[in-house]
Amino acid sequence: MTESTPLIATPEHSVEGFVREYLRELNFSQGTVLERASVNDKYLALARTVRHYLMARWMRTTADQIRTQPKAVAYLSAEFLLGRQLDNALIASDLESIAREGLASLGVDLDELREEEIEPGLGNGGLGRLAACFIDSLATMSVPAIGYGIRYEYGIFRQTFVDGRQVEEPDNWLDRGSPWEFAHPEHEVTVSFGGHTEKYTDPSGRERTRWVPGWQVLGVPYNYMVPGYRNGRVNTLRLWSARATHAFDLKIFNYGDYAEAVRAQTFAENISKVLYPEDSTPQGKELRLQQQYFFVACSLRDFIDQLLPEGFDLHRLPERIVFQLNDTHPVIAIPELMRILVDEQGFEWDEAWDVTRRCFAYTCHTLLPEALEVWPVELMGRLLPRHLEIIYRINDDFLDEVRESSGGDELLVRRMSIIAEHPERAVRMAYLATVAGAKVNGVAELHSQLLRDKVLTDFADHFPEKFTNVTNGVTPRRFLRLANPGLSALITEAIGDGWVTDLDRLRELEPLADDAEFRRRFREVKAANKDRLVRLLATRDGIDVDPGTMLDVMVKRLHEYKRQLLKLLHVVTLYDRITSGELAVEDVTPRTVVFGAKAAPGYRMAKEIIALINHVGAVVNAHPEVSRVLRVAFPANYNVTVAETLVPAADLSEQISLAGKEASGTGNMKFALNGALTIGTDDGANVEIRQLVGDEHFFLFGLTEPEASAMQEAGYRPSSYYEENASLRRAIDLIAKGTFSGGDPATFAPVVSNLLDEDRFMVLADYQSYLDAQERVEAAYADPDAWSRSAVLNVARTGFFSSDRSMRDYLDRIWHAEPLPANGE
Ligand code: B1H
Repeated sequence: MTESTPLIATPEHSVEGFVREYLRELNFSQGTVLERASVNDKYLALARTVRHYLMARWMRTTADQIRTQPKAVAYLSAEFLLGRQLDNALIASDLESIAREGLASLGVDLDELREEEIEPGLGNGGLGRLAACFIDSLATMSVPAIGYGIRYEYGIFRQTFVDGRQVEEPDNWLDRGSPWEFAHPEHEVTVSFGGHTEKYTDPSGRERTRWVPGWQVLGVPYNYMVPGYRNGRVNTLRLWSARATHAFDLKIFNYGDYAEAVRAQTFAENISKVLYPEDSTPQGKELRLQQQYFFVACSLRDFIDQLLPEGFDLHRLPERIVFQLNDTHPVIAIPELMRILVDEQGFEWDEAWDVTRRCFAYTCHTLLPEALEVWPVELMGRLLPRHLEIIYRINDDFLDEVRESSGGDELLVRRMSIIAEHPERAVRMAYLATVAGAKVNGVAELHSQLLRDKVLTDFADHFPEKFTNVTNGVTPRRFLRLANPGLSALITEAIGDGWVTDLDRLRELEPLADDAEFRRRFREVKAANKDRLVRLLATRDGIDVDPGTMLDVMVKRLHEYKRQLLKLLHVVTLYDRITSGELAVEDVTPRTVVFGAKAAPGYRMAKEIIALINHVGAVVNAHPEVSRVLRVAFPANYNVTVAETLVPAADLSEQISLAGKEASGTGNMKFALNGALTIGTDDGANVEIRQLVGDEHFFLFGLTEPEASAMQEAGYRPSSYYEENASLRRAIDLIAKGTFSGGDPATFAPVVSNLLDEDRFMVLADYQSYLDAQERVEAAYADPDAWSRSAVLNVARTGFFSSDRSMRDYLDRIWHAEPLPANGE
C-alpha cells in the first residue's frame, strides 16, 4: 500500500473553532441541543470534539509509517490500564484552555464533564499501567509503535465494601458509550482453535503439516488514539473484541436450532468478555489461554496483512517489527509465528526459527514462583494442537543444544526443559519466551539480577548475552503534568516547561531545595493537593480526612508479599500505645493512613486482610482519644483516577514489600516524583529511588534480600519474634482477642495464625525495624522545612523514572528502532 499525505479536515485551533465543533457534535452526533443535553451528552460531545483535533495527526502518523516503512515496535499486552482519556487528549493537543474557555462561553463547566468519564480499567495493576505509560512515551517520542491487546467488555471489577468485606461488582464501562474507540469490523480476523493436525505431501513432494481446526471466532479490531505530547503524532492502540463467525452461526442456524445458534455466539464472545482479576498469580483457566491466543493471533495477522506492504518477503520481518512480550501472557505468539511461517508460508523450519528468534523479546515482571505461567499439555493440546507440536520441536532442538554444550548433563537438560513433568506435564511459558526471545529483561536492577541469579539461572548461563535490565518508568504527562497541576506550574515557573518531555531537567530544581521561598510555595501546593483529596474522599466515599495531618499512603494490589499487614500492625501498635497510656496524644504526629487495594476475588487471605484493615479502621476512627491523632481511610475501588488525586497529596509513600519479592513497583516512582518521601525496603525500584534521592531523604528499613533468603534457609520461625517483642505481641494479641471484631476472636483467627505459624513474607521479622523507621519519619516530619527540602529533592532527583527513559533503554538495548521525525508542532 502506498499513501501520500491524506486530505483531512482539521478544525480550527481557537475558542470559536472549538465552540463550532462542539455544537456540531452535540447537535448532529449526540442528537440534542445544549438546553436539553444531559451531562453525559455534553461529555460525549466534548470527547468527540477533542477527537477531531487529534484525527489529522493520527492519519498523518499512520500515513508516514506506511510511506517510510520504518521498523516498528508492537507491544503485546493482555492489559492496558489506560485511565481516563479526556484530560490526556486535552493536554496532548494543547486544547485545555481553549476547551475550558469555549465551554464556559456556553455555560458548561469543563471539570464537571471530566468527572463524567468512566476510566477503561483494562488491567489489574502495575503491569497494565506500565503498558499504558509505555505507549504514551512511544507516541511522545514519535516512535512507530502499536499496542495490541484485548477489548474486555468488563474490566477490573468495581470494589465495594459490605461490613468491611470486599464485594465485587461488574465493571460495565461500555454502558454509556465509549467515545474514544473506533470499531473496524471490516478488518475482522479469523482465529482458529481445537481440532487436530495432519501430515500431507505438498506438490513439490515435501512433507508438511496442516492444522484442521475444530472451531473459529472472529476478532474485530477497535482502535484507540495514543496521542503524543504536542508533537503532532498519534499512535494506535488496537484492542480485539471476539465475535462469532458468520459461517458458524449459519451452520447451526440451518439445522433450525435458533437457540443453539445464539448460544454458540455467546460462547465465542465470551473470549473477550472479562479481564481476569488476578494480579501476580494466574490461574490456569482454559478461557484465559483462549484469550491469550485470540489476541496474539489477531495481532500477528493484522501486522502481517495490514501493516506490511503486499508481497513483503517475510524473511525480512525482523527489519520491520519487534514484538515485545509483556510478561508471559502473549508468549503463545512465538509458536503462532512459527506456524504461519512454516505451515502457511512454506518456510523451512530453520529459516522460520531464525526469523522468529529475532522478532520477539520478553519482559519478565515477577520473581514469585507461583506467578510463572504454565499451561497443562493436555489443555494446550486440546486447544492448540499445532502449537503444542511446534513447542515440542522447539524444545527438542533446544535440549539437544543444551545436551551438547553441557556434555550430556541430563539433570540440567531436565531443569531447562520447556516442558515440566511435575506435578503434571505443562508448558513453561517463561522458558519458551527465554529460549525464543532475542532478549529477556527484568524491570528493575535488583529484579533483573535476581532473575539471572535465582529464577532463570541456567538460562542466564546458557545465553548470557540475552539478559538485560530496563528499569520501569511512569509517564510524566499523566502522573505529574495532569495529576499535579499545582506542582507542574511551580516547576514550569522555575525551569520552563521542557521537563514534560525531558524529565531529567527536574535536576535543575535541586538548588531550589535550599530556597526558603520555593519550599514555602511547594508546601502550599502540597496543602492544596491535600484539600483536593479531602474533597474527593468526602464526596466519593463519605470519608472525613483532616488535611492538617500527615498523609501516609499505601495503595497497590492487596498481596501478602506487599505486606499491607505490616502497615496495619504499625497502626494497631499506635492504637495500643495510646489506649494503654504509654503514649500521650500530644506526643504523636497526627496522621491519616490511607489504604487503597483490590484483592483477587479468589484470594482468601487477601480478602481477610481487607476486612481486618476496615475493622481496625472502624475502631481506631471511633476512639475518642486515638482518633485525634490517628485515622484510617480505606476508600473502595482504588483505580487510576483515584491515584491521580491521591498521589500528589501524599506525604509518605509506603513501599514495604519483603526484599526480593516486588519486581519493581511503579507507584513508588509516582509518589517520589510528586514529592512524597518513601519509607521502604531494599526491594525492586526502591533501591534505585534511594540511590538517586540519597539515604538522608529516604526511610530505609528491613531485611535485605540476601538476609531474608538466608533466614528462610536457616528455618524462619515467626513465633520467636512474637515471643521476644512485647510491642509486637501486644499488637497481635489485640487482633487475636477480638478487639477489632466485636470481641470475637474467631473472626481474624486465620490471619493471626497465618502470621504466627507461617508468615511467608516475614512481616514479623521486619516489624521492629519498620517501627524504628516510622519513628525517624515522625522526627523528620516535625521539621516542616527540612521535610519539604527532602521532598523537593525527591522531585528533582527522580526524573530518571520517566517512562520516556525506559523507552530509550528498550530502543537502545532491545528494539533497535528509530523515531520518526516529529510532526511540525
Ligand atoms: C506484575 C504481574 C502480573 N508482575 C499475572 N506480575 C497477572 C502477573 O493476570 N495475571 O495473571 C497480572 C499481573 N504484575 C507487576 O508488574 C509487578 O508486581 C510490579 O512490581 C511491577 O512494577 C509491575 C510492572 O513491571
